[in-house]
Amino acid sequence: MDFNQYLTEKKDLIDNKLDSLVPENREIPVITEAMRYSLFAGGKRLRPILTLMACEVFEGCEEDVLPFACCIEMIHTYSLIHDDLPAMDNDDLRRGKPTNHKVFGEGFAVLAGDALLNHAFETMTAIIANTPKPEYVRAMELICKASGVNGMIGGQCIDLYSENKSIDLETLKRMHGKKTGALITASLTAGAVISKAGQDDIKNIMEFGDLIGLAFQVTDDILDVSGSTEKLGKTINKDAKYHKSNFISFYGMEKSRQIAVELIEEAKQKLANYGNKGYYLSELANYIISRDN
Ligand code: GRG
Repeated sequence: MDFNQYLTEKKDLIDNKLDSLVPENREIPVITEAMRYSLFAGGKRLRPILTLMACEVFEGCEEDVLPFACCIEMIHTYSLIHDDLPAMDNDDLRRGKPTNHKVFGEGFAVLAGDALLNHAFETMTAIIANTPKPEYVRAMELICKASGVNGMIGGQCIDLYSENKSIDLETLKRMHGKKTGALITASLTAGAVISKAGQDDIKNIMEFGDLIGLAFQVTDDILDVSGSTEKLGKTINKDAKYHKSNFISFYGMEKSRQIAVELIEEAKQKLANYGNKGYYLSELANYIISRDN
């Protein structure tokens, strides 16, 4: 199957599952309306697709992995809603639509983000309570850690206190590793763990995740300068506006593009042992640096 067709198929699978996992609430409709507004606003579904891809590489059961993949997307969407709030990045546009707080107000946007995070944990614990497999517990642990103080939230903290300050390259990489990279790596690792991959393979896929996570962020910095709001569905030139350091301010545009390419080449070498099973993952690695949204 052609790669774009593959992406569309997986995206549909994820969207349908998310639709059933996050149904409308008749008692308090506003909260699920706000949750579903951002959840179905048109994200690329990169993280849950990575989870499904790891499952394919390690020949796991897609049905087992899919709900965990959807929980990761719920957590990612919560982080975007909160990141857009006036107290954080104060943005009006996300996924090509007005941000959650612009539509529902700040209070409901805070709650919609909280509710998505909570719903992800509720969904994973319900699965574990029903089928107490150790690999499910391990996958949930990985997802929680990647979202928490040592992962995404920690990265966001570094981001917040770095505003209007110049930071060194190490701090920039640490911030991105936590804020963006941790959940990308956990998406792959959770899929591998549930698919009962061996320790060496898990380590290998984590290294692959760290490399593509960094390449994703370098590309995000490139697109922040050279992309278009129309295609990206979000405001551009934000780093300059908030006087934030990024890869372009350290390396310039050309060198940053080169770094992204090198990271992806190094990542793809990690797939060498998996033959055809790693084909779509390798294509996804290419897509991460060639995307325009
Ligand atoms: C508020 C706890 C908390 C964390 C926010 C992820 C994040 C941390 C902020 C998002 C800000 C941002 C633009 C980060 C750069 C990388 C990134 C996460 C981009 C958005 O991810 P995509 O491109 O988005 O996968 P879609 O909409 O396709 O899902």
